[in-house]
Amino acid sequence: MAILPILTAPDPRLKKKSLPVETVDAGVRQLMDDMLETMYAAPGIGLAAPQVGVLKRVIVLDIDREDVKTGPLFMANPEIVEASDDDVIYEEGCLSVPEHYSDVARPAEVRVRYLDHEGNSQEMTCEGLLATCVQHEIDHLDGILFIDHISSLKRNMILRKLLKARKEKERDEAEGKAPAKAQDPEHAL
Ligand code: GNR
Ligand code: NI
Repeated sequence: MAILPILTAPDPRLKKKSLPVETVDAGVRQLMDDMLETMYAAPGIGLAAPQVGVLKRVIVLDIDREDVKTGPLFMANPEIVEASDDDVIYEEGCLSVPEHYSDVARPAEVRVRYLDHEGNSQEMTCEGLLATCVQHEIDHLDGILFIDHISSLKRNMILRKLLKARKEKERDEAEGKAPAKAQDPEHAL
């Protein structure tokens, strides 16, 4: 297993459409395992392959909150086959959009078809935070970030700040300074 570097916006790879896997072979299983380790280390509750620079339709999730406990979930070629008419709003964050959060409305319940870690076809009904998260991850496979669901004014402000933060980090690293990274416990993912 390995912890992989996570790409942050703006990065052209995060805007690309990922390709389906043909089968869940040893390589795809290795990717799933590395992604799970990377997600736990971040920490996050979901991760999509394009976030680690691999343009394959693979996602991993593990939601552990008071209301929902899923254990690790591995999904290749996930597809939403049914969505509820009613939406819910969650304040979303993303490991590829660090330190920014916005309310996003999405269907409250979705049925997802996917290939699991063994390559078996599965279907699962997701609700609550899991429904939001699985839709957020599938969006990544289509080059869509949660900031694409908010106003362009707010999105451009966030992208501008991310670019500025990256430039400052690069400059500090060039000058040999230690990284000054503040953690916001209120929004720890
Ligand atoms: O860790 C994460 N938390 C989260 C919270 C609300 C809605 C979506 C997410 S997914 C995010 C990890 C991530 O960026 N996955 O792509
Ligand atoms: Ni994300």
